[in-house]
Amino acid sequence: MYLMRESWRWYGPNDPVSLDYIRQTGVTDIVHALHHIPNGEVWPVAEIQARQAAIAEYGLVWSVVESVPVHEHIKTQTGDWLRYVENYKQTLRNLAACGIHCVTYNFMPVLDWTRTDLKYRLPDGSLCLRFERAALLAFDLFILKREKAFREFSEADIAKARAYYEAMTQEDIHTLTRTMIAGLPGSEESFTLEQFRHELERYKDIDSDRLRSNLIDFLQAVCPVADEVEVRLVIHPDDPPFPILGLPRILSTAEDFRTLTAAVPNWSNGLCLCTGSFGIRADNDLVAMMYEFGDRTDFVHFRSTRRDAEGNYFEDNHLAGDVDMYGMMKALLETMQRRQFRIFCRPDHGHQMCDDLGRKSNPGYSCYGRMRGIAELRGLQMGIAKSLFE
Ligand code: DNO
Repeated sequence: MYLMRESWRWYGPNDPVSLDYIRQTGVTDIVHALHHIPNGEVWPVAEIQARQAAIAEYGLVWSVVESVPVHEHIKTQTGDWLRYVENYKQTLRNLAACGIHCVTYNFMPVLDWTRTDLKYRLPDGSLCLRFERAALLAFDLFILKREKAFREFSEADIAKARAYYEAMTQEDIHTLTRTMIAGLPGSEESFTLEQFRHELERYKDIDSDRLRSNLIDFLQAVCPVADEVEVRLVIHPDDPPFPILGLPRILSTAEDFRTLTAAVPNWSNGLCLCTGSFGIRADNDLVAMMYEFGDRTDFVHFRSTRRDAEGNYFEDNHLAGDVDMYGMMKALLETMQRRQFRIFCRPDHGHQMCDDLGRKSNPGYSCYGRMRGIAELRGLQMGIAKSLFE
């Protein structure tokens, strides 16, 4: 029987959740990146091997990269972008030479993922990540003061954001600003407000069609190499899957991925099916996506969000929230049996809970919450697998 290849994201030697702890969760594989290498530069074989060895000491295997970041110049096709594309190819060759064949990336402009609150308290006392629309608009309109924003939103929205902003203390403003632009784990980049305005400026003439065509150019350049060395490049969806701060989006729906594979049919053009990111949109049918894109999905992020009518959402427990986790797991299991392949899966963001509450942790990436997640998913998997395939 083909079951999930259980993995866990580890940020490296400074991650408060050590490899020693990770092995106690029962996962077998590590999802990791060489975060110290500047975006755009080649990852040398020796450095990859050194990390592999450090991970192997704990009986774990580094088998998925998340992420090899795509340099902003590739996304905007400016400056040295062609050199960065060549470097990207070389990094893929180097990873393959070390036996790593699954590489995650995203094509989100400027910011990787975005939330407005990293410590939202739930009724059970645990903390989760949350996205509140009024907070985003307050940041956009009154802190960042992006001019165009005033033309993009309705008067009612602007009034709501103003009320939100006026109720904020200096400390709230500082915290929200940091949350938005100081870089969440994995995002590699962190900005001041001034730098951030400058980064946004670089996208002023790039709409979603243009960004999509830049992504296609990037894939057309790197996929032949990835095919050759058998590296699956799995794109992570936009998080959140709608435009924010006037920035374009290219991977928010099933149709977006269809367009991408139609333009670049290469085997290496794959998907990281993040149920948390896609799941924010009620019009995304995740289970249908698992079936439709199963052949190209080599990596699944399991997470569930709960949204409200206003466009806010928080990250719920893995088996709660809006995602049909039973349906997803069943679709995953059926896909794996059909492909005779074990898809890499990891519990994405967990709540900060129990002893982690007093501890420093990477937002979303504390230990207990993710451990609760993987434990629940494992149980769900066993129940479905035994009743379907035995
Ligand atoms: C957040 C993550 C993202 C993801 C990248 C992939 O927790 O899902 O940082 O790793 O967007 O490139």
